[in-house]
Parts: sequence; structure tokens; C-alpha cells
Amino acid sequence: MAIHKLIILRHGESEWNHENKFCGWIDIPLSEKGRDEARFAGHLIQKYNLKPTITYTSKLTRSIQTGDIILEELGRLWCDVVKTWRLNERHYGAFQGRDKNEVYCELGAEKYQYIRRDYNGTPPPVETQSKDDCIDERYEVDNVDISDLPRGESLKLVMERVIPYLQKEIVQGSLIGDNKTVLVVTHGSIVRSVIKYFKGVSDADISKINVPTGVPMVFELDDDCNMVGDYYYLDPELAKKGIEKVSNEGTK
Ligand code: DG2
Repeated sequence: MAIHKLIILRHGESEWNHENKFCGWIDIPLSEKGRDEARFAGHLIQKYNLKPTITYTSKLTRSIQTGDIILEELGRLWCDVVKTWRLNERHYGAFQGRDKNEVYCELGAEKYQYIRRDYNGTPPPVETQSKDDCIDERYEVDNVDISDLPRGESLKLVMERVIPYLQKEIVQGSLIGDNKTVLVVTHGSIVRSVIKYFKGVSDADISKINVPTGVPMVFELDDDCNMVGDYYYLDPELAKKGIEKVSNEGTK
């Protein structure tokens, strides 16, 4: 039976990750450190001799830039790239653009942690879909009705839009159907969704899982989409440091 490799990572540090602001669907580019992280991610993928033949990104610049840098590092800029809003970060509603520590002080530790990490925690929604929130022509594709796009999502809502796409297009379509090595460059909440889905993490336990910027992880799946062994980070030490940083964000 064949083993199919799905490489997935959160983009490198964005300018707003660096400034400690909630980003969500706001289209913020990578910071200089984020570009370095993306280059190092490419180096790790090469070191493990992984050769993606198709790449998926979100519609957000930080994910697209990370994918481009990785493919350049790998000498595989020819690789097909599919960009989809279904891999966009969780919509952070009215928190988008706000300083994390300011929100933390306003809500208190418990509510802050609930909205940030609980499976059902939902930020207050934005009222309108506007260009100020980066809802623009990039979403005028695939019969998407812009007014149906999210205005504030929990992880549960994120999973409802991403997992069917993961199953059908990425796993059944490319990874197993076409026997491709797949690279997915996406966002923290999407990686958490994928971990929850493949590992069957409970609604309660998913709140403890954080994802570092720019460290690739690999899921190995058999022909029936079952995981073979556990997922692994290509640099576990680096991942550990990144996870610690992310879990404390906004609290100090
Ligand atoms: C971060 C996640 O998403 O923030 O939207 O600010 O992966 O696009 O940097 P990403 C954001 P936290 O949920 O970790 O606070």
C-alpha cells in the first residue's frame, strides 16, 4: 500500500504577527523574519527530500508569499499552485486589526482564551463586508456570493468550510487520486482544523493545540486516508519554541 505525504504549515511570521495584532482576513504581508522562516521551511523540506508536485495556499498574501519562497528554495517554482479562500485564516470578526494585549485586558484571561482557542469561541462579527476588511475581487470566483463569506468564525465554523475541501480536493483529488506530494501553506486555525480532523482530537483538547509560524509538518496517509503513525514537525525543537510563543501571545 502506498504512503501519501501531506506537508502542511502555517505561513512565516506576518507584519501583524510581529506587532501582536489580530489579523484574520486582513491581507498583511510577511515580515522580514517571516521571509527567513519561509526560506528555512524550504530548506527543511529539501533536507527531508520531499518534492511537492502541487501546492495549495489561501487567498492571503502571507500564505502566498510563503509558498512562493518555499518553491523557489526548492527550485520548484513550476509547481501548480491552487489558491482558495477555504484555506484562509479564521475570520477574527471585530478583533481584526486590534492589539492582542488590549483585547486580553478588556476581556480578561478566561474569555480571551475562550475566544482565541475554544472550539466554539466566536469573536464578535463585523457588520459589513467591505474593502476595508479586504473583502474584494479576489473572492469573486467559484460562484461565491460575497455576502455569504464569514464575518467572524469559531474553529467549528472554520472546519465546516475547510474539511470538505480538504477531503475532496486535496486528499481524494490530489494526494491519493493523483498520487501527488501535496504542500499546503496556510494559517494557524486551518492547521489546527487539519490536526483535529486527522487525529480525532476532542473539542475540549483542541484548545490546547497551538501552531508555530513557518515550521512544516507531515501527515502520512494510506490509500484509505488513515494516518500512518503520528504527524511530525520537520524541526521539532523549532516547533516547540514557536508553539510556546504563540500560546502566550497577547497575555503580556
Ligand atoms: C493569526 C492567528 O492567524 O492568531 O489571525 O492573527 O495564522 O494568519 O497568523 P495567522 C491571526 P491567534 O489565533 O493565534 O491569536
